[in-house]
Amino acid sequence: MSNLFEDIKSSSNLITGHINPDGDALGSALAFKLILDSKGVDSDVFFDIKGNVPSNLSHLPIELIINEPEENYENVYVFDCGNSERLGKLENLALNSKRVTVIDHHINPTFGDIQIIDSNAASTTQVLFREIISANIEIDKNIANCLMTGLITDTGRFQYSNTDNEVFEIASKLMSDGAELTSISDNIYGSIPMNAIRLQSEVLNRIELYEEEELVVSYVLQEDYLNYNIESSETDFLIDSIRLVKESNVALLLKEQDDKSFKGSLRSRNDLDVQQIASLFGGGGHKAASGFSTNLSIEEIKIKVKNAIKSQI
Ligand SMILES: [Mn+2]
Repeated sequence: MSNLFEDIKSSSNLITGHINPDGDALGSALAFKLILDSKGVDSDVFFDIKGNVPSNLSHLPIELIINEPEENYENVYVFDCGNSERLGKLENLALNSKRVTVIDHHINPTFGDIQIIDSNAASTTQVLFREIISANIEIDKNIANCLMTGLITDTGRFQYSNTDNEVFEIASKLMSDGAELTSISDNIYGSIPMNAIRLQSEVLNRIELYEEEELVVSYVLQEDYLNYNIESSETDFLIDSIRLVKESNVALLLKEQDDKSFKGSLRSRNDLDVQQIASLFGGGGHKAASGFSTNLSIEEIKIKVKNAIKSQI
C-alpha cells in the first residue's frame, strides 16, 4: 500500500515544491493535484514563482496553480524540495502546518513529518509514480504527461547518468497511458524564444575553458535580460549549451540576480561530484547536477570552484 495515498485528508491541503519550480517540481505537484481532484479531495497548488512559469512548460496544466494561497493549511505536500528554505515565501506556512509530507529525490531532506524519499531516483515524478502504482491509481493522459515531463527534464532527455532501467520502464508505462512524448519534448527543448537564442549566442561567446580543471564557465548579467528583452525564467536551457564543450567535465553557469548575488548551476559528465562543490556555497542537488546561491563575485566563485575540482581530481 502506498504511504502517500493511504492517508489523504479531506481537510485543507496545499501542494507545492521548490521556488521557481522546474519540470520535475511542477510535473509531480500537478500530477498529484490531478489525482486528488479525481478522488474528490480539495487541494490548492501554489509555488513561490518569480515572474512566470517558463513557457517551455506551458503544456502542463499550470492553470491549476492559484494566485494566492490561504493563510494556513493543515496538510502541506512538498515535491522536489529537500530544504524548507527552498520553499521561498511558503516556508513559514509549511512549517506552521499540522503535517508536512515531502516527496523527493534529493539527498537527506531536512524537513517533513512524513518523508517519501529516494535519493537514487532520477526524478521526483519517479518517486510519485511508484506511490501511484502501489496505490493502484489509474494514470490518465494528463497525469502521464505531468509525470513524463519530470522524467524527461531531470534525466536530460534520458541521457544523464541517473537514467536506469526503471526510468525506461516508467516511461514505457506512461507512453501506454497516453503520454505525448514528442509534443512535450518539442515544447521543452525545441521551442526557445528568438530573443533567448540571441542571448544564448552572447553567453556562448563568453565561455571560458579552464583546461587543467576541465571546467567551462559562462554567465548571464541582469542587464542581459534587459538588452535582449527576455525573462530570466526563459533561460533555464542555457546550462545545457555550456555543458556541450568536449574539453570540459564540469560546466558552471552563473546568473546574476536582482540583488546582484549570483545563482550558479553546475553540471558534471564524469564521476566528479558537483553536489559536493555546490555544498561549499551552501547549495545542493545531485552528484551530476547541482545549484547554489552566493554573494561572491564571478572571479571569487571561479577560484573556489576550481580549487574544489582540483581537490577531487
Ligand atoms: Mn527533481
